Amino acid sequence: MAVTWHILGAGSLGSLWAARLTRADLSVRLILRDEARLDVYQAAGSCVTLIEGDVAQAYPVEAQTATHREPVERLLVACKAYDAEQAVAQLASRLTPYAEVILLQNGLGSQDAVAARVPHARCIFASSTEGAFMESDWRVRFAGHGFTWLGDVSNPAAPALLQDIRASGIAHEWTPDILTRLWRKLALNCAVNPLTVLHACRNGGLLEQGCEVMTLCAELAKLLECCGQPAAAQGLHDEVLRVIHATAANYSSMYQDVAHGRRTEISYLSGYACAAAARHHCPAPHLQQLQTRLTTHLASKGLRTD
Ligand code: NAD
Ligand code: KPL
Repeated sequence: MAVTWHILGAGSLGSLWAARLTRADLSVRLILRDEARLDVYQAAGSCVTLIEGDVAQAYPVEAQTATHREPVERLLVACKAYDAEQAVAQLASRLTPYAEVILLQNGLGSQDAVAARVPHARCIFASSTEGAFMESDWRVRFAGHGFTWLGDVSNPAAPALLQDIRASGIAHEWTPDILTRLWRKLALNCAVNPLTVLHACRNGGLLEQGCEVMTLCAELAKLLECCGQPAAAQGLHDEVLRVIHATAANYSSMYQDVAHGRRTEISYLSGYACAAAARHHCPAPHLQQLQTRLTTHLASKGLRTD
């Protein structure tokens, strides 16, 4: 029998997944923040609109809040890293004994925090290079096709939910090395995102900061080795340069968060890397200095530094 997908967070990725799962005739429920948001959603027609190029298609998706009583067997957590633990905690009592929880958060730290809150659930970590943003409430633009890796650090067996993901046309792969993927992406984000904020530039602008990027990559590669992630360290600098070239015209996600006055995921990116460096007694002076410059910059803009 088909398992219902509950999607926690109707932002960019949550809406993108909700639309594609619904398009594949799967049963989907959005979990919204509170009754007020639910009222707004229902008044707008209870639909999520997916926009690709100049085509917009609305998909009817049922919604509810965390206080609903329906059991949750399959949960996609699509909140920001800093909201994930609390958001999942609100649902813990609804999770069935063999529930599966997919964590889409960028960076590291939030996944372990969530897993500790729901020890009986199977937590599947994901790392995605897809790009989406909300054009307005309940209208998501699929801005960049990408790939999503999924894996379970404590159980290499592929779960049945992959069939639904395949049926939904979501490019993905099950991997036994999800931690390597997450660490690699974290290092990439640490080398690019803070510098784009501090130099107020597009990713391509970092081509003029070659020395700083190279020094950071060398430190990050050492850190990955200290943290038992040598595979994630391989060729890091080359990949960072490749990504900078390939996304030269783009603004990084952290740049965009700061530009829009939104809280960043700094604690789960460079903050997490600095804490790991301290824990492993791995010298990372440039990374620490970058973190100090970044938190000072965020504070000067009135933004949270955690
Ligand atoms: P988003 O801010 O667009 O969406 C998050 C949603 O979660 C918001 O609508 C928010 O209201 C909701 N939310 C927060 N707490 C909640 C709660 N307790 N109950 C219900 N809803 C709650 O964020 P996003 O861009 O979709 O990013 C989600 C995660 O995916 C982040 O960690 C991000 O770094 C990662 N990611 C995003 C993209 C992208 O292109 N957007 C790509 C790769 C990875
Ligand atoms: O993932 C990214 C982001 O902007 O968050 C890239 C494009 C790789 C830059 O770090």
